Amino acid sequence: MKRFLVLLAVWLSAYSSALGAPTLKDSNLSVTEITSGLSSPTTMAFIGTDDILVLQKDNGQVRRVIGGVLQPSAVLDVAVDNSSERGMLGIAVHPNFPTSPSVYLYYTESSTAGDSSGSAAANRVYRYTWNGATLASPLLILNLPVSPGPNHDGGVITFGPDGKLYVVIGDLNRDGQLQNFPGGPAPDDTSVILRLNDDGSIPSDNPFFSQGGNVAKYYAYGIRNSFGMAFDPVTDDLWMTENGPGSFDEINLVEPGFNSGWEKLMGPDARNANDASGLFSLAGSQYADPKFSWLDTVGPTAIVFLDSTTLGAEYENDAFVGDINNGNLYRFKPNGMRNGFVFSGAGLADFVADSGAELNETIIGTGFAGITDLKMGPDGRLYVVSFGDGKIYAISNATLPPSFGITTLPPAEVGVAYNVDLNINGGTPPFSVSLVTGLLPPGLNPVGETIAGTLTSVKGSRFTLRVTDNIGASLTQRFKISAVAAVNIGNQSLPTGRVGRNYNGRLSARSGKKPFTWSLIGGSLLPSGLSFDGAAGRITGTPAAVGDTNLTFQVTDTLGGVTQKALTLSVR
Ligand SMILES: [Ca+2]
Ligand SMILES: [Ca+2]
Ligand SMILES: [Ca+2]
Repeated sequence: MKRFLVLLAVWLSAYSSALGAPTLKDSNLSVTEITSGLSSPTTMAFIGTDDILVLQKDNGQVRRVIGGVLQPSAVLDVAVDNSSERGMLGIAVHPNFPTSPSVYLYYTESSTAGDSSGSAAANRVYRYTWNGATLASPLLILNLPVSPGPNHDGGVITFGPDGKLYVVIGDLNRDGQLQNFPGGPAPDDTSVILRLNDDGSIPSDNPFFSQGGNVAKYYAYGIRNSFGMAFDPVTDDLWMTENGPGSFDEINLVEPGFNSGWEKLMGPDARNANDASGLFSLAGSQYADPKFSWLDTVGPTAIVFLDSTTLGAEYENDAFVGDINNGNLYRFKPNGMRNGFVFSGAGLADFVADSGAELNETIIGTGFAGITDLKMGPDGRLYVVSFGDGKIYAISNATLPPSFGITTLPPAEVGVAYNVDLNINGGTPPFSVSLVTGLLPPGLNPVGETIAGTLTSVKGSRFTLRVTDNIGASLTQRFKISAVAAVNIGNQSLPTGRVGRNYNGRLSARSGKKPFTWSLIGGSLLPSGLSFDGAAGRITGTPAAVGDTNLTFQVTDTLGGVTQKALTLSVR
């Protein structure tokens, strides 16, 4: 089944895409081309429904795909070194995006002004700010080595359910303690998964934090190279793929302090002449065998757990893995404890694919021309980045009717823009949404796959919507939207202060929806001696001088309602 030359699991940067279309074994599943025309795409991230950022390895560009349309200009173009596996490699969107509009990128920065090959400065992680159109204001949060390489740069970055940023880098062909040579050079930020706070600082609950130095940053080590990390949505455990040399690629469950065994062990301990006794053992570390291995390397890349029933209930929360060498899509069903996989063939009882027949059980799709990323979209579909085709595909289940991905809608506030995605999944896109019975609250309407508009009066409602897909399959669902009057400031006046006496003024919001945040606007300043707590809406302190001060307060509620009021604070 080797349709491509296997080159020790390196990126195949020059292969033809004359491979035929992607094909799935399950005839209920279908592949849709989302976009084409990408140049050596490595990875992608959703910043909204049908709004994708995708990275191009060799020219250091971040491109944007809106509604399947590749936008003509890049949202970022930096100078990368693209020799071998170097380049624009990793993206992670802040877990509180867009409230926290941070987007993180991992790339091999060139030491020259333009893109280069063989003139790398470093592998680096930068935090950018998404301004709605471009990535701006880069802040360097992690500087990693790059030599000798040029391969095994890792590059995948992802946020965990713990809000921490996980970053993987391979061995860069070094032979030190982190590659399990106990007498070798000290830990040097290679062959590791790093775990960081969102500002790049080191979390105090890291497994080796108390040992200080470089190891304080590490979550795992002994990793040859990896192009895939994902968290199990059921257990919150970290999983990763690892690339073997001439034999044994791996899928690993990464517990805190995990040592994957490279360069002494690759694949299960039982298949190696070495054993785990000779490894470099940091206090708090543990070696564990892979949960699955390929004897003949396939170049596994992305891993993702599908936290959705969009492909059918039988695929929910299964692990999917792609490869770069063959363009295969693999599916793995977790066991009951979700600490390994279950297989039907006796040959996989050892969790090693030794033959074509054993391999075949794990393959669900072929013809993807070198997969570099897999992500679950906001619509619950499985998205595939094809390096060789320069395309993004989505996998759907055409036999399932479309459905609404949400059951409750948030309240609407008079005068505040409302825009809620109905998160439609299943079926065959594109979808249309229509009103079946009832009325939406005044000012709100179905718009595309959202409810949008601005509420004009305090009138909630119940109504039924129908979603219809491209082949006429449909589903109806009842919804309710409650209405909230516009937020206003209840104070008619502020209490009068006395010089030298404790002051305690409290602002009160009426209507709107908690929590409220307060601010002083228009450049107004409190009388000296007083301070303002915007979260609590309180003015406290001890006034120092007699006088009247005109102040303008603003309150914002959780639905986005905003209002201001001018009040006078008198001190006698
Ligand atoms: Ca560039
Ligand atoms: Ca291993
Ligand atoms: Ca086997």
